[in-house]
Amino acid sequence: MSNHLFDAIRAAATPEAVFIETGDGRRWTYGDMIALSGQLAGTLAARGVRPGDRVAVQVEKSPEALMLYLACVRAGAVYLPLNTAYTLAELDYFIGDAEPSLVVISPGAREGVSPIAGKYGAHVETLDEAGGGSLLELAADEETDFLDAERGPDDLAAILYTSGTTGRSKGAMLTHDNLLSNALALRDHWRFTRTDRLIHALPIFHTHGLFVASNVTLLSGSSMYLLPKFDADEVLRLMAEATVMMGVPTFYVRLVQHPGLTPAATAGMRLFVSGSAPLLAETHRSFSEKTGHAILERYGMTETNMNTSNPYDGDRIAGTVGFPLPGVSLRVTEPETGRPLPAGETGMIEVKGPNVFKGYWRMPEKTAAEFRADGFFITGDLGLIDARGYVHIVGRGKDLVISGGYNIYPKEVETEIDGMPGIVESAVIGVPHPDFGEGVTAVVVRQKGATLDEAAVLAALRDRLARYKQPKRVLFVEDLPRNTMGKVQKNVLRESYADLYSAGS
Ligand code: MCA
Ligand code: AMP
Repeated sequence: MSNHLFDAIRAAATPEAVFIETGDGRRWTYGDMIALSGQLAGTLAARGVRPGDRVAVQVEKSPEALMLYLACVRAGAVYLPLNTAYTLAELDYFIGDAEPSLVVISPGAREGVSPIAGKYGAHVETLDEAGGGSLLELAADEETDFLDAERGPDDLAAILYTSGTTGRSKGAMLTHDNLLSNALALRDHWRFTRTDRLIHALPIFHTHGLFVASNVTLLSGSSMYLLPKFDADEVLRLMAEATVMMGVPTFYVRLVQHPGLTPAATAGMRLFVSGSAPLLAETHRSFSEKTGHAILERYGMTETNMNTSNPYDGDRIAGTVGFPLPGVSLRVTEPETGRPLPAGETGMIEVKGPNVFKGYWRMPEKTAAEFRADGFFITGDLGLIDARGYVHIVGRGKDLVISGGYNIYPKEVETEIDGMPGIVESAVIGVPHPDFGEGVTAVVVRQKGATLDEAAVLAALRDRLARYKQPKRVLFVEDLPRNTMGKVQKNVLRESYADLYSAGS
């Protein structure tokens, strides 16, 4: 039987070659990967997971967690990774919306998550970062040979939730070919070969760490150092052994501040990739001064995988995201009409290609609203194409804050704050933050006589929102600035608080 994505992964695998090493010296070969993902796929099937069923996973990063993703691909299931920072209130929504047949969580979360899973008819199994938990206990009894489920290019491989601008999070449906075509394009564009060793310090519940980093490694038969999280000391230590790193701008901001970042420390590295949020030209310059390496910036989205990349050979220009990847069409249009704009003019970035998702899970109207009649997806990012063909992202048409590479939709935070007693209204904005790029900031109007303070607002949000969505500061004002139409002028607020997180303020 053919399984579009896993057949390609299997074809690139040399059984004795190393696939994963952990910082503490444990290793998994490609042969181990095929055996363990086969056992896990067998476990899924034995637990009643059928092709097309969703498997929701909220676990700490580990090699076994990556094997579980591959097991889902092989079993024909739809992998649904969830940020480990999500609270039970947030999980309730995702599980209710996606209706998975199985939920895999950390052992310590079983008590909290089981009633939620039970409410929606899902089984629960556990997996911890050290290779323990009920899922692997069951897998130990399974054969390593697994007959992969028949899956074509257009079948779903994963659903990744992206927060909605106007309310509910939307599940982006990604097909086998969305993932495979993009990983092959990146592998070739970034010249990945079997001899590469990637430093993998990203989380594996988002496109960047899960698909870009892992699928490119798998499809080139190369290896990776899988680290639990970003740690500048550990990353610098591993650079002596590695060849490539992929990171969000915060990684590079922290590295340039580290005294260990020198030409010698990075001499064996051939490529540093940045994405998920804008990399400041200043960070690009300073990294290049300290190491001689020009960071390669690329641009993507959960819905589209990667769209553009700076060139491997040729100028990697700071402040641009390079050219459309082979197979990807990109245009800049007048937002209201979709009329294509000439080079140099700023408008809406739209993309089309095998990388673009199939639609939002059970939201046909929302899906239709974000595509043009000719199939181009409206990204919500504002940009331009310069005379040399480089794409520049100059802003966002969507009300979105990106903090350390994580997206936060202000509406979600505002709804929580507005629901608190004593609050009239709030506006949540992103303002420059030296470490996270943007810092989530709440500007709040209290009712007359209300005594609620910053600490009380933050305390009330603690169990409601993932930590990274919680405002770094809550500021109180008499009124929010509005335009003549009555719309809150967030640009005015962003200007007023532009220096809130600058050094010394
Ligand atoms: C942690 N905290 C954060 C963030 N991360 N707050 C805001 N934004 C964040 N991103 C909180 C912690 O809970 C903690 O709170 C405090 O900030 C300091 O934690 P720290 O130890 O400094 O953080 P960290 O553990 O070092 O994490 C920072 C990080 C991490 C390394 C930047 O957030 C990260 O790995 N981000 C990568 C995200 C990513 O992979 N994005 C790709 C999405 P307290 O101490 O108060 O409890 S995919 C995507 O966007 C598209 C497709 C694309 O193009 O790639
Ligand atoms: P997500 O919804 O997590 O997939 O985030 C996708 C968004 O991140 C895009 O729509 C952009 O706004 C932003 N993004 C990703 N890469 C870059 C980049 N290199 N420069 C600027 N913004 C980026």
